[in-house]
Order: sequence, then structure tokens, then C-alpha cells
Amino acid sequence: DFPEGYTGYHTYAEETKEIDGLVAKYPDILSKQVIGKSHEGRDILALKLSKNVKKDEKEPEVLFTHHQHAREHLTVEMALYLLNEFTSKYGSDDRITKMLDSREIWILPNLNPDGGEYDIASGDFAMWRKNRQPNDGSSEVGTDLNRNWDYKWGCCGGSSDDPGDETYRGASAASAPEVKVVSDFVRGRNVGGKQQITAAIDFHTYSELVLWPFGWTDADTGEGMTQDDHDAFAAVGKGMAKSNGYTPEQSSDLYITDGSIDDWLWGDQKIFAYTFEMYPSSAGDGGFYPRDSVIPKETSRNRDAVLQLLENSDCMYRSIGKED
Ligand code: 0X9
Ligand code: CA
Ligand code: ZN
Repeated sequence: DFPEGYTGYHTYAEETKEIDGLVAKYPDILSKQVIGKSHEGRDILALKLSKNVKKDEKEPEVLFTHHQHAREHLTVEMALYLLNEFTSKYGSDDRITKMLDSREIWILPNLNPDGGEYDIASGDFAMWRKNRQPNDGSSEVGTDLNRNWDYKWGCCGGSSDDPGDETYRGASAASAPEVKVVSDFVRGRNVGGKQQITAAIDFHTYSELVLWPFGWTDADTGEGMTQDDHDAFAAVGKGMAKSNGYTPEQSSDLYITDGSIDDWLWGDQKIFAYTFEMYPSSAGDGGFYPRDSVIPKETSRNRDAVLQLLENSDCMYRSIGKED
């Protein structure tokens, strides 16, 4: 369980209970799907939020993914905040109502349930990052999910081939079952040759950043990224950063990563995918483990940014005056 001072965070069981309660209370706008299993057999969920939720309507779809990294527990709270906020304010809050009426929102609250549970199993934090998949020929456990996605996997020195390292990229692209499950889910949203998901945020902690692709290269434009693509990423990214006070930048400005989810979502699926690094800005304010008292403030802090992305998701190029 979570240590004292952190019991406001949700364990996997508490998270499941909270979600099931919301699905029971708001069946017309919230639905739950089990899209696959983690290595240890826990459910990986996709929650859909939309008016007429049981129908697949012709509406832009937006994806929010959470908790790739075990110790980044605040990102699960971010998912639960969005689920609570959007269900409880549908019909009373104008912006939320408009978005549920005209978008299909996918929230994947926990991509790494095994790692998250392992991190709190002893009652003290384990500082765990990866999943809990064993590695052939090594006693070291785990793959860094955010280095295992099938785009430029292991290309560029932005991950490790050593199973003992924190950024171990896995034996092959999508070798982690959690990555495979979510990749297949996203590919499944390609309906009739068209990817329905247009925009995404992958939530992490910490550093208070809004990041956009690519991570594999320092170049702003080039292969897979036109000037207009880049400018739209930056325009919407900077707009979101203005509302939450985070710092906006290309992800490779932080450091080079290969096999990260946002590079795959954009490079392979042409989804405008951002990474948010949530609170705190620095290690001094709790690093990966800020007290539970910050949860309400630091999750609601992203409300406006999330709504901005939803509002832009029908045409991301409108942000640079190029509506098509
Ligand atoms: O290294 C990571 O995966 C992310 N930082 S964290 O401390 N949450 O582990 C940053 C990823 C930045 N790169 C991309 N988003 N591509
Ligand atoms: Ca709908
Ligand atoms: Zn992370």
C-alpha cells in the first residue's frame, strides 16, 4: 500500500473500484473496455467518454495515456480527475458538454499496473520505473515501456540494450505486452483506412514540461515532420503550456529518446501526440513522490490544457491559420 502521507493516491484496486463506480453512475457517457492484460495478468483498460458512448460516431477521437512509468503515480490521479470532472460536469459546464457532444475521448488510466503495484508493495516506495517482465539470460527485471514502441526503436542512443538499465528498450519493439496491447488498440482505431484519433497526451512526472515529437532527433523538421506539422505542434503546445505554466519544448531538447510513445503515435499513426511532465518542477519538491495533498491542485491544473487539445483536435492546423 501507499506509505503514510500518500494514502490519497489510488492503488490498482482502488483505481478499479473508482472507475467501476463512475461507469455504473454515468452509463450514457462513460464506457469501459478491457483491451488486454499486463505481463502479470492485470487488466489494461480503455475508458471512452462521449455522448452516445455506445455508438462509434463520426467524431474526432482524442487519447490520454497514463502511468507508463511505475513511480509516476500522480498520472493515475490525473486520469481519475479527468474521468470525474468530465462525467460530473457534463450538462452543466459548457466547454465539457461541447466536447463530449462532439468528440470521443479515450482515457487509458494505467499502462503499467504491475510496475505501479510493485512500487508500493512493501509499504515504502521502491523507486521503480519499468514494467515487471523478466529478461532472458539476465536476473534483471523490466523493460522501460517508453523506450519499447515500434518507431525508430533503439535507433539513436536514446535507450539502453542492458536489461539492468532504467531505460532498457526490451528485446524487440513492442516486446512488452503492455506496449503491444496499447499499440493494437490504437491501430484498431484506424477505421476504413483512416486513423480516428487525431491528438493525444501521454502523462508523466516530473519537470512541468509540455513536449512534442520528435525525441529521436534534434532536427525540428525533416523525415516525417513538415514545417506545418512542427508549427502546429508548437502552436498548440505553447497554448497549453501557457495555461498550466509548464515549459513547452521539443522532446529532444530535454534529451534524445528512441522508442517513445509520442514518436510512435506521430511517426507511425500521424496522431498529434504530446508528453506532459507533471508536478513538481524539481526534485526538491518531492520528485516522483509529492505528498497526496498536492493531487487536487496538480491535476486540475491541466484542465484547461486538456480542453484546449480537445477543442483543437478537429483540425490541428487551424492553430497556424491553415484550415483545410
Ligand atoms: O524519459 C522519459 O521517458 C520521460 N521522462 S520521465 O522522467 N517521465 O521518464 C521523457 C520523455 C521525453 N521524450 C519523449 N517524450 N519522446
Ligand atoms: Ca459520441
Ligand atoms: Zn515517465
